[in-house]
Amino acid sequence: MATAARPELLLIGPATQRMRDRMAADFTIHELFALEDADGFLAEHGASITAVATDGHYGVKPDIMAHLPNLRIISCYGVGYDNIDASACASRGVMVTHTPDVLNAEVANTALMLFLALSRRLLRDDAYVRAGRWASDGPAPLTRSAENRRVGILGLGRIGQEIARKLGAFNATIAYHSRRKKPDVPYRYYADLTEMARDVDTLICITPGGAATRHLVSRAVIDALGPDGTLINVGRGTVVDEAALVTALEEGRLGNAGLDVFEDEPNVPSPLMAMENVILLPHVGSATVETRQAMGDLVTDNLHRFITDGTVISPVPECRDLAQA
Ligand code: NAP
Ligand code: 8YV
Repeated sequence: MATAARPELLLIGPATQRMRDRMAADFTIHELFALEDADGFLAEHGASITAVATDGHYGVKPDIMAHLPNLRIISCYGVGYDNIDASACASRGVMVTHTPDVLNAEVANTALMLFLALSRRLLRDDAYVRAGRWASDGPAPLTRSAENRRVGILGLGRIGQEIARKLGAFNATIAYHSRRKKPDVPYRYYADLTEMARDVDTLICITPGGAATRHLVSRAVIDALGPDGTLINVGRGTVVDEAALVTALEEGRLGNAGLDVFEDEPNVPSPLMAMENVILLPHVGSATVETRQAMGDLVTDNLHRFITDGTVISPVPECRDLAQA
């Protein structure tokens, strides 16, 4: 009896061993970045690929999509999918899934970690001790309390609401800006982001990336936050006008910044490297063993369900109709 051919999956970007093992149970895996001649492979074998596993950083670029005429599903290892054209996929009948909710707490913790570390000058004081300055110069200068702060959240979605909830432990007064006012939240809504920035001392960005949010945090927003203000970005680098941010920090028009994401990752503007009032992270908002396992399991569960019965667990909004079809 002839055995059915195994479906073929293109793996773009990183995957843990557990993800690879789980995907290998269902698919023949072709790892794009391990291929000697990726262009040649896509030209010759692209039509045999029915599934892609990728992440929010690499996504699936249009030139790769063009080589995958029989693609049926893209499973994204991340909640943000700004490098996947999900609307184009939906109209081609290609399902796109992502990993919402399982990373909310971790990314919120990263925002809180930046908030606390900037307020209490964690890195400066650690360096103070290591340099022997405690013994030579005496007590370190005072810092600012993380209690009772006015915090504005740009993007009060799944992660933004978790950040707001956790900030409750520090008696923060929360405001938020998004396109629409949320019906059931106890926080003040600002339809105007600049106005909110003027009224808070800390602005936390946690919106998706892409054209609609590009440079929402403009020079005007940064100036409204002001010389005592703190900007924390755990959303996407493109949401902040990075050149305007660097200039504002250099000129003392903004107080502090905590950045997990950048416009051109992994490249970080060099002036930021020398600034003591800035904390830089290499896009690690969700990067713990526990959370990456939960995200990886969701990536592979979506793929497994799709090839088993055609359903998925977590389609992106653009593909929800496909999921019900
Ligand atoms: P979500 O639940 O979809 O929330 C997104 C929020 O952003 C919503 O409140 C939405 O409200 C608002 N928003 C969307 N477009 C906007 C616009 N043009 N102007 C103003 N507000 C806008 O998403 P989530 O699960 O919280 O994730 C948010 C993002 O965080 C992801 O897309 C990803 O880019 C980023 N992220 C980063 C990391 C990291 O490692 N640093 C990890 C996970 C996620 P409205 O629709 O009402 O505007
Ligand atoms: C991942 C993220 O680091 O979920 C997201 O949107 O930015 C992060 O959790 C990213 O998807 C790369 O794997």
